[in-house]
Amino acid sequence: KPAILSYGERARLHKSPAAKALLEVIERKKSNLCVSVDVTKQADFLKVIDVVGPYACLIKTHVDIIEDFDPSLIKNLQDLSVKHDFLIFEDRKFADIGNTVALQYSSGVHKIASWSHITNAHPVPGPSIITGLASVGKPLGRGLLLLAEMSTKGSLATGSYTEEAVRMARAHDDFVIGFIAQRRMEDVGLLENAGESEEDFLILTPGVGLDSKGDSMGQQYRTPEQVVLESGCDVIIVGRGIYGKSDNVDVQAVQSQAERYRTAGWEAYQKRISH
Ligand code: 5FU
Repeated sequence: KPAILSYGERARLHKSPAAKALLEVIERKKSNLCVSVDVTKQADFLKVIDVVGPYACLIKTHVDIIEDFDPSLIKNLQDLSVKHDFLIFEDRKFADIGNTVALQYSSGVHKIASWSHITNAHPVPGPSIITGLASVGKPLGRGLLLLAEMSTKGSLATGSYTEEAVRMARAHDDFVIGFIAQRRMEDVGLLENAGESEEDFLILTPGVGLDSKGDSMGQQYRTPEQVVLESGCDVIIVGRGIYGKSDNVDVQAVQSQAERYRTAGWEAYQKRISH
C-alpha cells in the first residue's frame, strides 16, 4: 500500500489555487485546525480570532450573525488573516438556484466572494448551484465545498444523497475543492490516499469536541483522533470547544484550548500518515 501523502505533497500537486493555498498553510503552520468563530459582536469576533489565529490554518465565519456588522469588520478580518497566516471560510451553506446564489455570493451587505477564500453549498438544487457560484468565485481563485454529510442527529444527507454530492463535485472539480463530511467516504469512491490520483478532494469536518459528546440542539461531537485518524478527514472544525461561552471571552482559556485542539489534530494526522 503506498504511503499516504502529506499535506505538503498534496499542496504541490493540487491544481486549485484555493486548495493549494490551504494545504500550504496547513503544512507551514503544522495545523489542520479550523476555528469556527460563532460570536455575535465585532469586538468579540476579532478578539477570538486574534487569539486563535496563530494555531489555525482556517477561520470559519457566519458573517450574518454579527449584530454590529459594518464593512470595516472585513478589513480587520483580512488584516488578521495576513498577521496570523490563515485563510477564511464563510460557512454560508448556499442552497438556492444558480442565479440567486451568484447574487448572494457577490452582492448584498456582505459581498462574501470578495473576501472569503472558501465557501460551501448544499447540493440539494443540483449542479446549477455550482455553476452559479463558480461564475463569481472561479475568476477570483476561490474554492467551494459541498455539504455531503452533516454532523447533526437525524441528518438527511446520507446514502444516495451523499453519493450524488460526490458525483457533482467530480463533474465540477475546477471549482469544488472538497466536502463538508464526517469521513473520507471511500465507499463512494474517494481514495483513502487523497493525492494518489489526479483527484484530491479535501474533507473538512465539523462536530469536533474533546470534552463533550454534543449539545442540546442535535450537534454531535467526535474527537480529533476519531475524525482524522479513524475517519481519514483532513481538517477539524472546532467552535465552542475553543471559544467557550461567547458572552465572556477568556483570552487565556481560548488560547490554551486552541493550542490543545491544534496539537490533537496534528498528532492524529501524524499517526495517520505513518500507518
Ligand atoms: F455543515 C455543518 C455541520 O454539519 N455541522 C456543523 O456544526 C456545519 N457546522 C458548523 O460548524 C456550525 O454551523 C458551527 O458553525 C460549527 C460547529 O460549531 P461547534 O460550536 O463546534 O458545535
